Amino acid sequence: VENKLKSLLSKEDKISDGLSQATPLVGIIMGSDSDLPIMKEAAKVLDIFGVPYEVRIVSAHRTPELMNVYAKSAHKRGIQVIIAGAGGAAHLPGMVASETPLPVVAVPIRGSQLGGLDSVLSMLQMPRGIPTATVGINNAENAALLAVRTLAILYPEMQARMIQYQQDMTDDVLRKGDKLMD
Ligand code: RP5
Repeated sequence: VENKLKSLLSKEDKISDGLSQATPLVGIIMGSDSDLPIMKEAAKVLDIFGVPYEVRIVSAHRTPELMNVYAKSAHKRGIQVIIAGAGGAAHLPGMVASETPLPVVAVPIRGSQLGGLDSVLSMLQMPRGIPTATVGINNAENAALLAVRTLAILYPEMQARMIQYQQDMTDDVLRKGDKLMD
């Protein structure tokens, strides 16, 4: 992740935009600390884009009351996007989406038994009226990029960074293509 985004944002930019020190705009939540190795990829992307965030363990099954409080209050605290990762019977993003007006990006975590298909289907098959934006299995990086694109509607500097990120990816692929012919 760092390599792909390294030209994106200098330290000075991060400080001068005033966002890095501010109230968290993104809530990264996950059902268990065992999800952290995957979910920290989202945090790395937000760090590089200069988006303030918080990270919490919130389980739909083990801490249902905490989940309710978190989901109901996040928007009142200034959170604008929630990224929720869970594995197995992955109810967390859907349950949170039912109690928050915020966009919820769901990250299916690959469990040991069914390879993450259980998680991804439970996130995709939400009933009408309660959407989650579901990314690929274990793809917390894409969840963060989607959060940045959502914030970019309000923050022009985020949009500029996203445009630069996309240009860097294109340049990278073209460079690799050129090298094939050497
Ligand atoms: C889910 O159950 C978590 O999101 C995790 O992916 C899975 C297994 O949790 P642990 O048993 O590792 O705590 O709630």
